[in-house]
Order: sequence, then structure tokens, then C-alpha cells
Amino acid sequence: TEVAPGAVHLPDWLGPRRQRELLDACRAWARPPAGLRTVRTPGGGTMTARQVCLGLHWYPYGYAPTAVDGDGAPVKPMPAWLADLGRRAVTDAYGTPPPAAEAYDIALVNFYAGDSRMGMHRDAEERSPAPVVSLSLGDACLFRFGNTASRGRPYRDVELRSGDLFVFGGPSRLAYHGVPKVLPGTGPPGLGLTGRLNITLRVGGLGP
Ligand code: MD5
Ligand code: FE
Repeated sequence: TEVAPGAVHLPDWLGPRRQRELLDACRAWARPPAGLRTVRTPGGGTMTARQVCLGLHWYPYGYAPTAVDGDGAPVKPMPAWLADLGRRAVTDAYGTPPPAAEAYDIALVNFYAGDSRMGMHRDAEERSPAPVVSLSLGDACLFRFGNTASRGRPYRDVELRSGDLFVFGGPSRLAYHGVPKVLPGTGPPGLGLTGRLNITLRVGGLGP
């Protein structure tokens, strides 16, 4: 479903087996060094979703090769299979593969407990116009998809469930968005995940 120009939602894109494999990978990435951490915001607060990065580390607000606000360890590499998953996601969403120059080289994995939220923001640190690929696991959430002008209305609330793919490209790449609410207890019973994981794949365009 095209929710807005360039914003394509493909529910249930990952079957149960793929969800399990991705969850197992997330659990391995979450372990130290450079594992799951609490993100500090420039204002001195902390984000309620915890995060692990692959390829490059995100910290407010820029990318770096080391986890400067975590344990200082080098960031884990972006696996080739995950970069390929990003490529296949774009191909399925738009019907055409992304340009070869746009290789997915950054993954941000956000873990939301039942009471976690993500405020309205834009993802503007990447230097490439390539779409952001979003994959969800575990509990469903309310995802707020806004506009490019402000954090406020108009926006649309979309429920994202375990296995869903969302690709944000074109005019939607710089839209404001957030996660106002996790819906606890709504994940697949067989997955064994309490809370929600979101994996975003990005093209940094930041050079070698
Ligand atoms: C999430 N994560 O559900 C979301 C999914 C983040 C973040 O927002 O920054 O880690 S990614 C949603 C996204 C990315 C780029 C553009 C747009 C949405 N958009 O235009 O709505 O944890
Ligand atoms: Fe975002």
C-alpha cells in the first residue's frame, strides 16, 4: 500500500521463519561490545527506545565509526546479507531495484519496551537520498507518519506489526515521523519477544 508518495507499506513481508532469523541476529548484535545502549539526546535527556548500530554509529546528531556515547567500542559491521535484504525490500516496494551505487551500509536497531515512545523527528543525517527501509518485529505499534513541514498535523497513524516492511523514499524520505505508542502483548506468540524491535536500513552516502 502506498501511504503517501514514496512511502510503501508491505504488511507481513517477513514470514515467521525470517522474523525468527532476524530476531536471533538482533539478539547477537545487542551483546557488548558496542551492543544495545541508551541514547542520550543533545538536551541532556535519554531516548526511551534503546539502540544498537551496525556499519556506523548514530549519536545525536551525526554518524561516527565508534560508539562515542556507549562503551567506546568500534561499531559492528553491516553484514552483506542485511544489505541485500535492504536491496530486496526496495525492489519489492517500488518494483525496480535501487541503483548499484546505493548500497545499504548502516542499520539502526531500536528496541521499544511497552512504555517506550519515539517523538516526531526527521532522519536527515544521511547524505544519500536512498529510501529508508524499516522492518518491525514483536509487538505492534502505532506509527505516526507526518509531513515534511512540521511535527504537527496533517499526519496519519498506521499500525505496524511484526513482519511488516515500510519503505520511505522520494518525497517521504524527509517527512516527520514517530512512534506514539507500542501495543503490548500483540506480537506473534511463537516469536518470544516482549516489546518491539525496529530495524532500519540506510544508505549513509558518507564516503569510506
Ligand atoms: C521505528 N524508526 O519504528 C522508526 C522506523 C528511527 C525511526 O524513526 O529514526 O530510527 S523508521 C521510520 C522512517 C524513516 C525515514 C523516513 C520516515 C520514516 N518517514 O518519512 O516517515 O522505530
Ligand atoms: Fe526516524
